[in-house]
Amino acid sequence: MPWEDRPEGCKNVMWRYSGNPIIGRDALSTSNSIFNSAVVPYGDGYAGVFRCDDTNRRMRLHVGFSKDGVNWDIEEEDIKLVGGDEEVGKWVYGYDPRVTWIEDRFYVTWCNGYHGPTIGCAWTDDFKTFHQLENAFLPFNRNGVMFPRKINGNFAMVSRPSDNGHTPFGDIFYSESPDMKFWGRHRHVMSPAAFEVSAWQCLKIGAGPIPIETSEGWLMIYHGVLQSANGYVYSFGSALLDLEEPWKVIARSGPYLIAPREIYELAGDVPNVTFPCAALHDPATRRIAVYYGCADTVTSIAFGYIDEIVEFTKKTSIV
Ligand code: BMA
Repeated sequence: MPWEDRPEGCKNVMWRYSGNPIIGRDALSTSNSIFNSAVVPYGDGYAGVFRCDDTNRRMRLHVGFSKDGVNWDIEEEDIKLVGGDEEVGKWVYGYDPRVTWIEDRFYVTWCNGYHGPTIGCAWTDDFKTFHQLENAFLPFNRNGVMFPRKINGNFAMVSRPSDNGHTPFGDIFYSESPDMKFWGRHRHVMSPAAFEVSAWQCLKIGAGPIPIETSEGWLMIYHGVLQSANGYVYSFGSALLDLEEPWKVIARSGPYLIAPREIYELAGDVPNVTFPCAALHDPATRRIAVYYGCADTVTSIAFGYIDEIVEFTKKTSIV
């Protein structure tokens, strides 16, 4: 997986790749921006589902492949989902995908246009054909992120009920499904933090990459939003959730892991956004590479060690 050692003198828990951004806005002939995208190990390399907004500013999903996780070939043609129910399968828009392997196939979730944003679901085993499933929830909802294994015998997902616009609120909820069709057992996970406790996450929060199972609980990296004089600022931090009852929060970082400060995070179509949607990790070395969208324009990577992030989450916890 992609990796670069912590720079000399750097004391931060996570650090940025020196070659950021790894995917520019013009990687496709028709792209305005490529960001908020998901990658997984696949074959002898990696595959991904990328959010590509075109120059009509239509939000589309595209497949990409990479040998090293850094240099990506993204297909010019957008994903055409198959097999969806007639009512749900009509493409409106799709953005902010997440991908995970569960048991025998890859599942993709994304923010799917259906009378407003909700959580679309599909599966694939070859990154060629994507079989559309039912939307998980009613609109309006965003940031649907599945767990990488069944919990209590069911598929499990966190999501963030929202409104139809640039939602000025948002809590993370947990839901289960026996069949990827009917979702229930909804549980509240966490709310934005109090402004005076942890301001970067005081307006709304939403899950990012697929949670990583550790001996201390599910490591969930999530974004949080601060409403500044200049608009929303998107940073990300970490939480630990109970392994069998993931709506129970064990710890949650007060400080952020990454917040906008590099020029490619500060300037773009939407300034001041770092928005993680995927992470690669290596169980042997405990390394993690988080893929995050920058300023709604380009895609970058940040590195860290799982155990250090777990320690940081516990040490700085605000719960
Ligand atoms: C959110 C989503 C993200 C986006 C962010 C900042 O509501 O639409 O796709 O990165 O806003 O614009």
